[in-house]
Amino acid sequence: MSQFQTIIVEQHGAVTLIRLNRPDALNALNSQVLADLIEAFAAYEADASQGCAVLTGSEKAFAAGADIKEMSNRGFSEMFGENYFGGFDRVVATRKPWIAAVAGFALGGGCELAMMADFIIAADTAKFGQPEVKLGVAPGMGGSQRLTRAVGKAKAMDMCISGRMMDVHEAERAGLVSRIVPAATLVEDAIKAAAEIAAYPPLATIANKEMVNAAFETGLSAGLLFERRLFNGLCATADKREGMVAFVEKRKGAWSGK
Ligand code: CO8
Repeated sequence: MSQFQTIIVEQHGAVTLIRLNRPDALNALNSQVLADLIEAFAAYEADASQGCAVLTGSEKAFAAGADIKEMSNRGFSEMFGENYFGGFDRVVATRKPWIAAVAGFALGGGCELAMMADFIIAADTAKFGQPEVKLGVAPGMGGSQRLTRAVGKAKAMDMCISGRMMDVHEAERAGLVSRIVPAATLVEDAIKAAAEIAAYPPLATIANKEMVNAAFETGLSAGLLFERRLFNGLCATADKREGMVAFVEKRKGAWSGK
């Protein structure tokens, strides 16, 4: 079903699998990749048969960063004028859940793209880094902010100003990665995890996402109030009634998505 130049999109039941596909450039992210991702995530969001997405790369690289060759001749006016890569905000705005499945290098923009996901499942070969300092720049797709929120100042600062990579075990201990799986079964394991998520009531999933994300944007009491009100709101859904009745009747819920 894929009509894209730089990604391959497949549906596995209720799971949309999006694979970055620029093997000659270790999946470096350029304007075409961004355009393709925006379109693929919009299609996923609009397709009611799809309940969770997985974004992955290759065995060697999730993505080795933004495309240095594309950026090398762009100065301030071009970057600022085009709002270069500002379109990733549209990927982040996806309301439905998605997981990054990372093997190999997730560097610079690659690490930042993985951090845009709801969570990261990583292969034992995964390596994360923000090496932009070595190019005379700095993170530009959220690395200084999302990495710091994920792993705290000490590790985020270390990664950004030393440019060193974290292996998957350090990344998991630090809170960047939620699960580590063998490289050989990464995509299969991620699809399995996504299928479980896709099988839950979709409005509840979106509400859970909004609540957790709100923790990064608000103070505690505002966040707690937001959580309680969203909980109250979910009580108006048919799937809440079905979920609780099904529990009491000791059967599986049959979700309407309403
Ligand atoms: N951009 C373009 N091409 C790349 C990139 C990249 N980021 N990474 C690798 N490639 C290309 C190489 O040029 C090479 O192509 P060719 O064969 O034509 O020379 C091919 O991929 C294979 O790469 P290597 O031969 O280097 O493979 P190695 O296994 O020897 O090394 C590494 C793998 C260590 C991953 C190495 O390729 C590397 O260091 N890559 C660059 C990593 C990096 O610096 N990433 C950060 C980029 S900057 C960034 O991401 C900023 C994001 C924010 C932008 C926001 C704008 C507002």
